[in-house]
Amino acid sequence: MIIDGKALAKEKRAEIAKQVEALKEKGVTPGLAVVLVGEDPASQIYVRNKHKACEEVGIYSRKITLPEETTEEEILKIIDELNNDPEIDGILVQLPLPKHIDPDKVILSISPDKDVDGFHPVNAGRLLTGQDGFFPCTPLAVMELIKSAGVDVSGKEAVVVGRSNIVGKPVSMLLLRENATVTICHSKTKDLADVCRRADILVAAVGRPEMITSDYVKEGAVVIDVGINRVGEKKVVGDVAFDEVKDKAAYITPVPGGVGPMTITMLLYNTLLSAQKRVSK
Ligand code: NAP
Ligand code: LUD
Repeated sequence: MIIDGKALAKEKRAEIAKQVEALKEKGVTPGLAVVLVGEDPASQIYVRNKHKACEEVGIYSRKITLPEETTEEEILKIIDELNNDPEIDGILVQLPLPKHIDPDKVILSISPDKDVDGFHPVNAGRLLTGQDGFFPCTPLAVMELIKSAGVDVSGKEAVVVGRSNIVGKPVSMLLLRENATVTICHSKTKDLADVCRRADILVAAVGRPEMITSDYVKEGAVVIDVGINRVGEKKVVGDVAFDEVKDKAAYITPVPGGVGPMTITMLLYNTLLSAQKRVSK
């Protein structure tokens, strides 16, 4: 069975739109600021999609596009202004940033209360210690996709391939919070295929086109493909060799149309959550 991320995203966005409307009736419009530095073509597409998605659900969105040469100091100043801007509930700085800018420093400058990406160490710490906070959108998307298939995570063997701060680690923590037995793999993992074959739930977040072939997958597993890899001129493929794995997996997400659309949906969700917190303050 293919898990349709696009259809799920549409459904969730309709629910979010209703809640945005309810907030607006109380006089509060959720607001998101997206900062894009430089001209990375993929980032431009994602930022445009985020902006469009905000419009679709009634969230105010402000796009701040800065030239490649922008200094760290200038970015920190803009974030400081956004931290203090009452119209803005969420601040997102699209990654990757140009080489001369330290992403950790930029992330640290975002107020944890407006950190809708969930990248700030305070929010990462909250995820790790079981508190409420903002959690990264792609990992939240992965959890929603698994739940949409009616799969109960509790007690299952979950294997995550990749340990980045934006996908691998936080998705592992979300799975652990929901009582999966979690194994985290990376480039130094020995016998990766053997480890992956233990998985009831396999999450691939590597960035290597179609690396996860059917011999990495147990019959009946749930396979979530986070990878976005551009091959050739226009084609986008995941980290999973979809055509051969789909016959072995019980559930699988496609690329495109899987995790991507749900990632943006969870950004809308985090922004709504932030605005709701503003109302209850
Ligand atoms: P990343 O920071 O490059 O991390 C990749 C991880 O994969 C690292 O932990 C690395 O291990 C591991 N790895 C690399 N080669 C490996 C191998 N041969 N065997 C086992 N592990 C290996 O990437 P990321 O930011 O997490 O993104 C991963 C993929 O997801 C990319 O394709 C990205 O475009 C995509 N992505 C999609 C979305 C979405 O919304 N759909 C969101 C974010 C990212 P080491 O730590 O040992 O180097
Ligand atoms: N930076 C992200 N950088 C890149 N795919 C995304 C993404 C939507 N600060 C910050 O949004 O959360 C972030 N926060 N990221 N990403 C990747 C990562 C960031 C990737 C893909 C998509 C967001 C998306 O919509 C579609 C799909 O999979 O169907 C289209 C795929 C395509 O490019 O054709």
